[in-house]
Amino acid sequence: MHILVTNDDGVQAPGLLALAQEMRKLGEVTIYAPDKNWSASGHVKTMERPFRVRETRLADGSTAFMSDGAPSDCVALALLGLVQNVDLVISGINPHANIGHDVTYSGTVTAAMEGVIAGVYGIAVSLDSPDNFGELLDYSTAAIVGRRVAEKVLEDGLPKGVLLNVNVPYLLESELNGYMITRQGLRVYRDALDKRVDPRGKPYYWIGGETPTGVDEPGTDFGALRAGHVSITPLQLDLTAREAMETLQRWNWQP
Ligand SMILES: [Mn+2]
Repeated sequence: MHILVTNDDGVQAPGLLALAQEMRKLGEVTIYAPDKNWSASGHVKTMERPFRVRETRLADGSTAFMSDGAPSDCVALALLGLVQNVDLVISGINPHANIGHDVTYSGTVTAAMEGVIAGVYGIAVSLDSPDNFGELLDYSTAAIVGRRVAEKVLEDGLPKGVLLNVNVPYLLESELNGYMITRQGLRVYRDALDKRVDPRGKPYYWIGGETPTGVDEPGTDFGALRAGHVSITPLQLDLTAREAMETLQRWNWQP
C-alpha cells in the first residue's frame, strides 16, 4: 500500500510526524505537505501561479516533500502524477478538532476531500486537544487511531465519493470509549470583530473572540468527543440540501 501523508499545519508540524510514523507500519509512505501553516484555509485550488517542490527532512531524519501551495494543492499535484500509485491520502494530525461547520474551513479535511476528487481514499485526523498545550501535545493516541482507521479503509474500502473525518478525544488509548460513527454536529462560533488602530492611526481588523464550542447532541461528532468516543464522520462533497429541493420546486418559477 502507498499512503500519502499531508496536513495543513506545515510539513514540520509534530502531528504530521506522529501520523507518518504510524502509517509506515501499513505500507510505503510519501510525505508531501505545505511549507507553512494553512489552517482554516478551506478548499483551495491555486490557479494564478506555479509551485516549486522542495525536499526537506523531518525531526526523525525521514525525507518529506513540501511546496508553497495549500494542502489541497499539494494533494492535487501529488495525485496528478508527482507521486505515483497512491492508495490513500491521510491528512493530519491536526492539533484541534474539526467538527460541525469546521469541515468547510479546515485545510486538514479539504486535503482529504482532494483525495476523493482524484478517486483515492481520503481520511482526515484531528485531535480534540485542550487549549494552550502548544508544542507539548501528545499525538500518540490519535496516531494509533489514525492507523486503525486507515487499516480498516484499506481492507474494506470506502463508498465512492466518501471521505472519513476522524476526531480523537485527548485521552490515553486505554481511556477511549470506543469508536462511534457520527454525523456532523453544530459548532457554536464565538467570533468577534476586534478593531485596532495601526501606528499611523488607520484601523485594522482581526476575526477575534473565544474558542468555538458546540452543541452536545448524541450521535454527532461533538457529542461523541464529549463522551470520550473517537468520532468517525463519513463526509461527501455533494452538499445539496435535498429537502430544500422539494420546497423550491413548489415555488412558482413562471416569469
Ligand atoms: Mn491546522
